Amino acid sequence: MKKLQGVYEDVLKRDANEPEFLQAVKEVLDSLEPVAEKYPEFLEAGIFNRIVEPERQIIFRVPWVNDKGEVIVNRGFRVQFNSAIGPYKGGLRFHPSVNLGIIKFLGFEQIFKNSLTGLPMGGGKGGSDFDPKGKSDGEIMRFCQSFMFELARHIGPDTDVPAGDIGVGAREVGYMFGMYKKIRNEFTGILTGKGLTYGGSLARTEATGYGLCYFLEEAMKNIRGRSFEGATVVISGSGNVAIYAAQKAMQLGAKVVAMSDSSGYIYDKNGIDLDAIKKIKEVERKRINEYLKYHPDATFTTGCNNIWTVKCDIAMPCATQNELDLNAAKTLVANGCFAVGEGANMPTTPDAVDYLLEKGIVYTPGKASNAGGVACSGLEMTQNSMRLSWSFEEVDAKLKTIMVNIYRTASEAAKEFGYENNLVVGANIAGFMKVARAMLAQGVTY
Ligand code: NDP
Ligand code: 2IT
Repeated sequence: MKKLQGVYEDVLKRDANEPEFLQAVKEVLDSLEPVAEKYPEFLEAGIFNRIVEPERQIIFRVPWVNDKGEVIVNRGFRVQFNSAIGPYKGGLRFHPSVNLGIIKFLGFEQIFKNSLTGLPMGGGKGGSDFDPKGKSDGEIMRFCQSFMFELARHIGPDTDVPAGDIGVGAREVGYMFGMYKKIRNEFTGILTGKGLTYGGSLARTEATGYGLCYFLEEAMKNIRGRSFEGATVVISGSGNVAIYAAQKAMQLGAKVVAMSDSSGYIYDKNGIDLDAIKKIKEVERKRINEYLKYHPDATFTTGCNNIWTVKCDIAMPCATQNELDLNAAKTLVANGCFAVGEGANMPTTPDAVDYLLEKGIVYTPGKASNAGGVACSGLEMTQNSMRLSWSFEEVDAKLKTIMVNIYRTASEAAKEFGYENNLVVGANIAGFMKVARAMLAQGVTY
């Protein structure tokens, strides 16, 4: 009988209608079985039961007025999951699919990810079912202001520091920061991912994608003696994470041949022109098939999940959860892919993860390999507290050190518990240990 089976069954009963949260919890608890065996004090102190229940979940009404003068009501969330090792920290997602279960899965993952960075940050996540697509700039601003009007009551530089995620970038962070400052009449590092003119950190825009490549490069070198040099790469998504993963992969000598958005994917056998992607996605906020206007010899295929049929050496899912399933994993492996590095959170389904590990593919779980974003956010908080800013090179060097350290920590934990090269088990255990020890030291707090 597994020691943590009862913990999972309780979550299953309570949160039966939150499939993504259950998926994330099951993976972590499965990894932690040997820890429960080795450290009975964690079970005795109820650490496992406590860690799967958020400290606080806030759900609120977000009313705003659209350009036609109509009143629209969205739902806002902030899940403050765990503050054992630092203030709650994690992004805000604006996407129509957002619900409590999605925010809980992301907040839960964030606990372990933030712990792995080695920086003092607890886990949290928030967002709204607001759909930014097709909205005017004025509508985005009014929505962000209304969202922050409520969120401001619950956050603070030493309490909870949100940032971006899907649908939330520098523009949204700017509008939210402005509203917070107006409400509180104070200028503090209340959000990360801020613009460079008002407290943002250099390299935060690039950090998640760059960090993913630093992590994957280290994993490929150690596990398979391979690298990005000369490799063909496929990257899903064309947002913040995907674009800068592509940029770093290219700098490291790879050729990126396919990228996607929710409408479909483009394939360019000559290698993706990233300037064109940036113009379409970051400036014009248009659909990815516009790429064909710049490169008529490229192809566009409807249906984003088919991107995994494109032959590649390295795949980097950087769009959303459960976007790479067992069929996709089988196709990738059959086509000779030897590494899958996750930029998104939980993009690979559990059966696909098992398959990739079974086939000896270098597989890096998001909570380790996409930790560069939040790590750089941690560095932004540090710079804000010190009231100074570091150069791009300084932040990038720190980011690289952090990513290599996360690889080593996760890899050593995996080895210690008899799961060599299984970074899922390694990242979950290494991330958990620090939080569990802090919770144990702080007693059963009410
Ligand atoms: P963006 O909003 O910048 O980009 C998201 C990209 O993914 C877009 O190309 C979008 O296409 C696509 N996408 C979103 N939802 C879906 C969907 N349901 N199906 C198919 N494609 C989809 O977000 P980010 O790049 O910031 O985030 C991407 C992933 O990385 C997320 O899983 C996020 O949680 C994770 N992450 C982000 C970090 C960050 O610092 N930003 C840090 C760590 C992880 P479309 O435009 O058509 O919607
Ligand atoms: O999933 C993530 O780690 C993020 N969206 C970044 C969070 C942050 O606080 O920078």
